[in-house]
Amino acid sequence: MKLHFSPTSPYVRKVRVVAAEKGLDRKIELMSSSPWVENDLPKSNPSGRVPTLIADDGMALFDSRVIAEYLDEIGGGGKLFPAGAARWPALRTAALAEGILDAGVSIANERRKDKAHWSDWYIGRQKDKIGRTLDTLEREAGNLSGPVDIAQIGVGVALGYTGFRKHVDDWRKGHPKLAAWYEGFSQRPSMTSTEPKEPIA
Ligand SMILES: N[C@@H](CCC(=O)N[C@@H](CS)C(=O)NCC(=O)O)C(=O)O
Repeated sequence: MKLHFSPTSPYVRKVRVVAAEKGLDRKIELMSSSPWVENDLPKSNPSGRVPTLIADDGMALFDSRVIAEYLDEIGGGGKLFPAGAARWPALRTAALAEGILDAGVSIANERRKDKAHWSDWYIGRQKDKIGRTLDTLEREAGNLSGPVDIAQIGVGVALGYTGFRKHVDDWRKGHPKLAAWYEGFSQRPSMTSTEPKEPIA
């Protein structure tokens, strides 16, 4: 398999964490494909976004949620997407985490414009979304226990991203349960091996 990736994308990191948890990371060739320069990426994914996975049969898969479920299906070990009644709370928490990524990436994209065109109103709205979602995850931190799943991976990546980009002053402040949980989760090899080394978009 091949993964169109950018080392700076939190959606890519989510997929890479899933691959590592499923023992598939060595079966995926990383292809550097910045979505911000001209390249072949739109031939595989018309939205021109990373991550885009090219499966062994040539099928191009996107977005990160679909790729994550695909890898969960074909990889080894326990299921990251729970079945039955446990599926919906897990997907709900994963969607909360995704909201943090979407808001953070929206801020990063706004800041791609000339500074004179930045909208403080728009950036403020995105920061409010991140703050409210952190508060919700703190209230629901009890859902992050048990075997690793897509909810935990989503939240781990979202907290890593928020801390790295500093979209809010200090996400740990006011979120002690999340902070304590992240302390342990961020030490998983899947997380340490995918830690971003430069500002991420
Ligand atoms: N919902 C998509 C979002 C992917 C996404 O927005 N990726 C960003 C990089 S962080 C990108 O490729 N942006 C380029 C663009 O939007 O043109 C997913 O989960 O994969």
